[in-house]
Amino acid sequence: MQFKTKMIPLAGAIAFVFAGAASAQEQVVKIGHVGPISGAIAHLGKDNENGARMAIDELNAKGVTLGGKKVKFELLAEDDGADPKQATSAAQKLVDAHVNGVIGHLNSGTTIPASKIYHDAGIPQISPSATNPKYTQQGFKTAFRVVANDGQLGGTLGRYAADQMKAKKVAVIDDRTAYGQGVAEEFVKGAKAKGVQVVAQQYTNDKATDFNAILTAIKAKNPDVVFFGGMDAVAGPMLRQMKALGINAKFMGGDGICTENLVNLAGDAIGEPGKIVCAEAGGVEEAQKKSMDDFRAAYKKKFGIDVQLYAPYVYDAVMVMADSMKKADSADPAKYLPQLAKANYKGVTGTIAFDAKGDMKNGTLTLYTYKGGKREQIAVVK
Ligand code: ABU
Repeated sequence: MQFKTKMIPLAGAIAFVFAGAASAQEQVVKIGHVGPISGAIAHLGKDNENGARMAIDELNAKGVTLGGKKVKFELLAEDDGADPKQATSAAQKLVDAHVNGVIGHLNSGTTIPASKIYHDAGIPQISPSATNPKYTQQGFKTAFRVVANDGQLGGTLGRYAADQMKAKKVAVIDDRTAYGQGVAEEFVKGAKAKGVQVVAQQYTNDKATDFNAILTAIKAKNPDVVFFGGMDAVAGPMLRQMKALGINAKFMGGDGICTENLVNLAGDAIGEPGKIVCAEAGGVEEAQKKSMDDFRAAYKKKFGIDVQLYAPYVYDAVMVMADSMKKADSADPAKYLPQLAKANYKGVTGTIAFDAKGDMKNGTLTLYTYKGGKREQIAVVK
């Protein structure tokens, strides 16, 4: 009896020592995420953040070991409000917190200025949604994106307007952001190369709500298509005001308008199928559709809402970063960055591999219209 009472605390002490040893063998890997969690496109920022959270939770549930130590991934989520100044403050905060890598930002206008801060700190950055070509043209070895760029997006939509929509005259509006201006310029190039006439070019901003003056000027030119370079939060009210003014032109835009939420923002101005054509800067062909559909179902189960736009790309961005750490057996940015640069990772959005600038190799686009209150796929194009 005496023997047993002595043994119980001893066993407890041994268990305690083992538990302590296990936690000493654990390391925290910090992944920063930045997007607009406040402001007009907070729904898109939250969608991106959810994609990151989903990947982090899965990695922790599965268990990852680096350099012989069990890893606990931590998500450090920051809000940049889609504002370039707020974005650089958020970037500096993440650098000061010694993050191992960054996923973000969402907008080109925030991703580009923040990229210098990450580059100077040697921290790998993957944007899941910034499409302006300048992001990867700065010579930063730390900058990557997992979507196509505005050259592909705008150019493809310009050619589509001519070849498939048979547009002869187009009007173009952009919101003067890095993304809106860039994608509109590429649309104009693509359309003009096909002989389409640009009958009006008008400008707004990413916080505007009244478009009557520019739409009235456009109405006088009677275009077949109005192209908008900007985001869904502006496109929705713009579509409502086009309808109120009796403008019957079709409406096109890039990935910024191509969200599930456009239906809510535009109301009945969403129109018949084919009235709106937009493109997501990525997408999967039939053989890989199941993995994307499975992701969307798992996302809905976890968060109780549908994917808006780029959550699957954010998920893949975290996963390709973690995969590069596994290949390097280290979360040290200097050690895993070379693995990231030569990634060949099969994700839910397709195979992720980067060219010398950090752009996606073989980027795809998915063209959509809206039918019955939902986005409906038209085609996947390379
Ligand atoms: N690509 C559309 C939304 C993000 C951006 O500003 O590029």
